Amino acid sequence: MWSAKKWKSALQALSFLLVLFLHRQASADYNWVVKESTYTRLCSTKSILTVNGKFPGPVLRAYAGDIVYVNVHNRGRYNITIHWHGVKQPRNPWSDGPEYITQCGIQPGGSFRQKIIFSVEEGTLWWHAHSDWSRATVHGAIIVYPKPGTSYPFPKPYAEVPIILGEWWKSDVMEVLDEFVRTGGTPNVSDAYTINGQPGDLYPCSKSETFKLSVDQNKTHLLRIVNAAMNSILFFSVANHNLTVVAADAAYTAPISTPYITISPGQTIDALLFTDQQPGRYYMAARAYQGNLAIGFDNTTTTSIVEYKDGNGNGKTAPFPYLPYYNNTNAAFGFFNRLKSLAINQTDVVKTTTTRMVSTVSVNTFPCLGNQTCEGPNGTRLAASMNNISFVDPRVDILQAYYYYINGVYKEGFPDFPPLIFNFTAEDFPLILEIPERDTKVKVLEYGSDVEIVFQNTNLVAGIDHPMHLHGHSFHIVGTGFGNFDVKKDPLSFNLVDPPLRNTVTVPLSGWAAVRFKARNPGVWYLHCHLERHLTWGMDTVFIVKNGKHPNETLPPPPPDMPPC
Ligand SMILES: *[C@@H]1O[C@H](CO)[C@@H](O)[C@H](O)[C@H]1NC(C)=O
Ligand SMILES: *[C@@H]1O[C@H](CO)[C@@H](O)[C@H](O)[C@H]1NC(C)=O
Ligand SMILES: *[C@@H]1O[C@H](CO)[C@@H](O)[C@H](O)[C@H]1NC(C)=O
Ligand SMILES: *[C@@H]1O[C@H](CO)[C@@H](O)[C@H](O)[C@H]1NC(C)=O
Ligand SMILES: *[C@@H]1O[C@H](CO)[C@@H](O)[C@H](O)[C@H]1NC(C)=O
Ligand SMILES: *[C@@H]1O[C@H](CO)[C@@H](O)[C@H](O)[C@H]1NC(C)=O
Ligand SMILES: *[C@@H]1O[C@H](CO)[C@@H](O)[C@H](O)[C@H]1NC(C)=O
Ligand SMILES: *[C@@H]1O[C@H](CO)[C@@H](O)[C@H](O)[C@H]1NC(C)=O
Ligand SMILES: *[C@@H]1O[C@H](CO)[C@@H](O)[C@H](O)[C@H]1NC(C)=O
Ligand SMILES: *[C@@H]1O[C@H](CO)[C@@H](O)[C@H](O)[C@H]1NC(C)=O
Ligand SMILES: *[C@@H]1O[C@H](CO)[C@@H](O)[C@H](O)[C@H]1NC(C)=O
Ligand SMILES: *[C@@H]1O[C@H](CO)[C@@H](O)[C@H](O)[C@H]1NC(C)=O
Ligand SMILES: [Cu+2]
Repeated sequence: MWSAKKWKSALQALSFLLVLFLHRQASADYNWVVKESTYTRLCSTKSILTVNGKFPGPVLRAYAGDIVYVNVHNRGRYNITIHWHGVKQPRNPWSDGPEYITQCGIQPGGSFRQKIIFSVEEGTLWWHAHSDWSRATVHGAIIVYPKPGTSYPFPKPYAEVPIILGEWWKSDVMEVLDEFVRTGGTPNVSDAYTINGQPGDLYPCSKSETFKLSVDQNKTHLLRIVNAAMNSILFFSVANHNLTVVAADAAYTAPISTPYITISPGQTIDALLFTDQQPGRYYMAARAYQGNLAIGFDNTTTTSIVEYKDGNGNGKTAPFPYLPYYNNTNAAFGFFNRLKSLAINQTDVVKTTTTRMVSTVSVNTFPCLGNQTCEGPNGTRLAASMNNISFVDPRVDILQAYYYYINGVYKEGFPDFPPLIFNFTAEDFPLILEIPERDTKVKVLEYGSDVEIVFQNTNLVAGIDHPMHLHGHSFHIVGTGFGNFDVKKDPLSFNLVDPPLRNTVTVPLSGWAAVRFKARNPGVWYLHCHLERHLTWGMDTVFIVKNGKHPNETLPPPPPDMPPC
């Protein structure tokens, strides 16, 4: 007879093998087909672009440090690319995805086997299309588990669930895009927000399909929340339950308990929900945070339901959660500013910078050309810029041009500082300040640079918050504030002890945000506003990180099946 001890160790060995087996599974090749599928929402039916017919798309699961391959087959009508948002992809910009930045689109009928290299990320991330506005429906969650044999820095959750916040238009999003680009005005606002693809009870024809999260009482559920909306920062909360935030953008945070979260497009939040209330039904809800109410936005509210398994509340009306008012900037940034890294005094926080930049982020206007009529303010064409450069996409991707020394695709010399210093957060401006320059300028960084960028928001045309996202890196958010960044005073209050590590920072309306990172990932990396309309208008630029000294610090050659331009 085996002793209990022997049984225990045999079982442990067996579970270890099982973990190894599952681990191998996680490293498999996946086949994803991008295609049109028919979906009905808000009482009308339309065709949308999906991956494998699913909206939201499939969940990609991996362990920290895994390598995963996804064969992307384009069976749709448009060029498409897929980006693995927040995955650093060390030395692998080739599979990063942004169209005309690191690759040309996968053309209809084409395929591209993308290699996704996970490294230090742990928690929730997401993937999405990175060409035109396809990401409205082509997106899904990425879940990165701790390496086998290691565990979460919090009690293991009883259950986990992705909560994907999206945005839905009744019309074809490609038509919304074409129309606002053609007219120079603002895009039509969406008709609904969604939770896991469903608008919820407050919209017509939605109630019976509202997403329901079935929970057991007195258990910890891990909500893996993604803001996949196109143009809206969102507040999210659950009635009668606080959330305990434990990670943001796949980096652990010091746990904080909060009645609501603020989440910008591009960001992710891992939050624990303790089901310690009376059995019953409780609404979860999300709606816009919009710092400037003068700008049109979708003011509807999406809901889903937390439903306790033992007891449906005896027919009682489910309570509705608290959500801060749309323009409550203090509530929005009150949440952002509470987030701190779990690790204290890390060596990877940049203490001394080698490269310092300040970049304005602005909405702008161009005069209307020829005999067009433009629908921007005063008959202008709306635009956007960083340091007064409204970025123009090249026709050949920048990574290829960089790697093969193709001239004339992009220019170096994106300015390190605003070309003109003025009161960025004033109320009124001379009209000439509104008009930027069109160009394709990149910033070149030496390998190993310790970089600081301060994003300075401006009130040109119409001030609004901007979620700025950097590919290939996470950065520490060392400070944010209102007004004009003061080069002398503000750095004195930077947090270099436990700043949150994120891939998307929200730059406040009439304010600034400072981030720091170590440039140790050679290649071409996109930096852009994650509000889709601002990106379309040119609020983006590119970092080229040069090769280091050693072969392990050098950009390898492209895979053989890079989509052709
Ligand atoms: C945008 O909204 C306007 C006004 O409601 C409407 O006339 C137009 O058809 C809409 N465009 C699209 C592409 O939905
Ligand atoms: C959950 O905890 C409460 C309070 O301790 C208790 O009354 C209830 O029976 C528990 N429910 C379950 C399903 O264990
Ligand atoms: C949630 O947290 C707030 C403080 O942040 C506290 O006042 C409130 O009682 C908590 N609510 C619940 C349901 O635990
Ligand atoms: C949302 O905006 C519409 C106009 O666009 C307005 O009629 C409505 O009252 C607003 N709803 C809320 C809840 O603010
Ligand atoms: C938010 O909007 C309300 C209603 O328009 C207004 O009264 C209030 O002053 C605004 N708050 C802020 C912080 O702008
Ligand atoms: C972190 O650094 C600060 C300032 O240098 C110091 O006061 C603190 O004791 C350090 N904390 C830990 C946990 O090392
Ligand atoms: C103005 O529009 C007319 C008719 O659409 C066209 O024939 C003409 O070439 C346009 N002129 C300019 C300067 O674009
Ligand atoms: C910039 O403009 C704001 C808003 O009008 C004003 O409060 C602030 O004092 C101005 N700052 C400077 C340095 O002039
Ligand atoms: C932006 O560039 C344009 C064209 O060079 C120039 O006229 C304008 O003054 C600049 N604006 C700012 C704010 O730097
Ligand atoms: C529109 O024109 C008016 C009057 O010329 C001017 O005061 C205002 O600033 C202009 N607005 C924009 C956004 O250009
Ligand atoms: C690359 O290898 C060299 C030694 O061969 C080592 O010093 C360096 O730290 C390595 N770089 C990275 C990014 O791992
Ligand atoms: C699709 O991609 C190819 C190759 O880059 C390009 O020639 C073509 O213009 C693109 N089509 C559209 C509609 O952008
Ligand atoms: Cu923006």
